[in-house]
Amino acid sequence: MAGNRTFTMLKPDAIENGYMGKIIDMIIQAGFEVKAMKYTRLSEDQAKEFYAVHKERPFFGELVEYMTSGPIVAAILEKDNAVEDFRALIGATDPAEAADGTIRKLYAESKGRNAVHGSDSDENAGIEGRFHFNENEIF
Ligand code: 3AN
Repeated sequence: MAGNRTFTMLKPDAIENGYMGKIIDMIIQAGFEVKAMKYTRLSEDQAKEFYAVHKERPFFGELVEYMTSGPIVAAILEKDNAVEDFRALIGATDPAEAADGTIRKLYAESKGRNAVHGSDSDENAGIEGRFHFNENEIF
């Protein structure tokens, strides 16, 4: 059965470009309930750990540098079928391929600076949420 929680980060480009409020509003209007939210900045160690699955990829260094370059918003979101519905809301990794009306189509700069992260499975949603939040920060 599909889970009802996902994890997201609004990435440094989204914050830098002034889209934080617009993106959070789109998420809420799409029916997601905020269970936890934090405005923060990743350390180099945190970014390397969060993206450890990509450590052999050629863009890993660039990804870590970018994700630590400025503040982010981390959040746990709740909705039926959360992981799949959230990935539909954000659109394809590359904004050039993202469907009209999706967050990445509207607000992302490029495949690397793509405005927002969304968990790719229920298992990763749990791992990523626990990476950023303690039990007492989740409502
Ligand atoms: P998604 O975030 O849509 O699940 P993944 O898991 O393929 O996409 O990639 C994780 C992150 O790595 C992406 N959000 C993006 O920021 C970065 N990334 C992926 N492909 C590239 C690339 N070719 N160049 C730079 N960064 C990339």
